[in-house]
Amino acid sequence: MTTIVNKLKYFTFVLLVGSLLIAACSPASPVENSSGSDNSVDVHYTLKTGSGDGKLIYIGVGGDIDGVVNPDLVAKLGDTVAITLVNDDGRFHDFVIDEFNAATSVFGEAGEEETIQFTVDQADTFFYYCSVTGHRKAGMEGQMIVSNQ
Ligand SMILES: [Cu+2]
Repeated sequence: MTTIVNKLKYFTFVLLVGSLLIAACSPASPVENSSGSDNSVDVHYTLKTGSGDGKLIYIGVGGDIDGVVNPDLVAKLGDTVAITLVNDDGRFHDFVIDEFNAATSVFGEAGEEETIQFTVDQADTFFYYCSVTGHRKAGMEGQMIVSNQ
């Protein structure tokens, strides 16, 4: 009887150690992609709408462009770019780059946001702007700079 109990204890011990070893040796969980859930995106910029000095502007959110008015958006040729536009002033706005056929819809509720994705297939400097009448002239314009690697 004692022998059987000891064998059972030993068996349980082996099972326990074995499962611990397996757990320790299994690969670590995948590393989180810093750009979020979509890992096909190479660069992701967030801009919010606003006004300052009587002008209408885009303001960078996060990263190198945080707080920068109409920031330069940098990418490399061939990159998939994601742009998130956050409406922060309750006026109707959008975000457009003609050369890449990139455009959000026009939306005007404070707190509303939209993300678009496009691939930059030309290396040059391009304008982004708001297509709502008068807004580009009022200041909603910046540059996207695409480098040739
Ligand atoms: Cu606008």
